[in-house]
Amino acid sequence: MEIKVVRKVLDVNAKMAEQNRKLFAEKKVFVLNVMSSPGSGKTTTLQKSLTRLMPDLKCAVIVGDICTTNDADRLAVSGAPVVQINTDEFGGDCHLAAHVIEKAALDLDLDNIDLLIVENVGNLVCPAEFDIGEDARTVVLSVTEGEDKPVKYPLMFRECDSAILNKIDLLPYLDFDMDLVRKYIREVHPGMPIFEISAKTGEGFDPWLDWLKSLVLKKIR
Ligand SMILES: Nc1nc2c(ncn2[C@@H]2O[C@H](COP(=O)(O)OP(=O)(O)O)[C@@H](O)[C@H]2O)c(=O)[nH]1
Ligand SMILES: [Mg+2]
Repeated sequence: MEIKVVRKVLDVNAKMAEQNRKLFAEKKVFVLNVMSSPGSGKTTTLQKSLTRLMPDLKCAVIVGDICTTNDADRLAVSGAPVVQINTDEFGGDCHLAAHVIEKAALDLDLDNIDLLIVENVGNLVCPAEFDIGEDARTVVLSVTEGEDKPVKYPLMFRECDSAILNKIDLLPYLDFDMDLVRKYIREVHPGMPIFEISAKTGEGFDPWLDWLKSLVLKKIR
């Protein structure tokens, strides 16, 4: 019984996601869905990424949190239009669903956007199950979270198109094994691009931004 209800929610979401995908195709907007557990550095990574991307690409952000507009305030400093969603208005959902994205997108001038970045609610489980009509998905894992997260939360790593390993500036202070985490990621998603960065220092951003930019340009040209 419960399984049927969950299936129905996901079916309804999939239909809505398809509508979003059509709208984003029509408007030539590339949508990136960024997911991770809370605190791994999504907002910090996006702040730095936006500063680097904005001269060449027209960017906008939809950011989801259960409460507060803290992240929207941080991201708006870049000059990009930002829409904050607080999911406590939608029952405190632990993810962004397609209908929520549609509503937020109505607040944006899609004709003037090349890249729409969605910072999803901090959670390594639920967001992976909800298609929002995006073109690509990236998971951020920080080196303070333990090497085994890709094998503990395989759906997230399987569903994403790239992985960012963040906070590498902290490696000298930790026992985190980079070879092991790379092995675990490749076990659940062979060939997945992995970008090793420090959102704090800016180290490692070039390959990550090159990967993203080339995908965006393919769609919007
Ligand atoms: N040392 C270090 N701290 C970071 C880095 N990236 C983010 N942080 C810190 O980690 C905390 C959570 O970052 P935030 O971007 O808010 O994570 P989010 O919850 O995934 O959006 C903040 O205190 C950041 O300053 C990094 O590369 N290195
Ligand atoms: Mg955040």
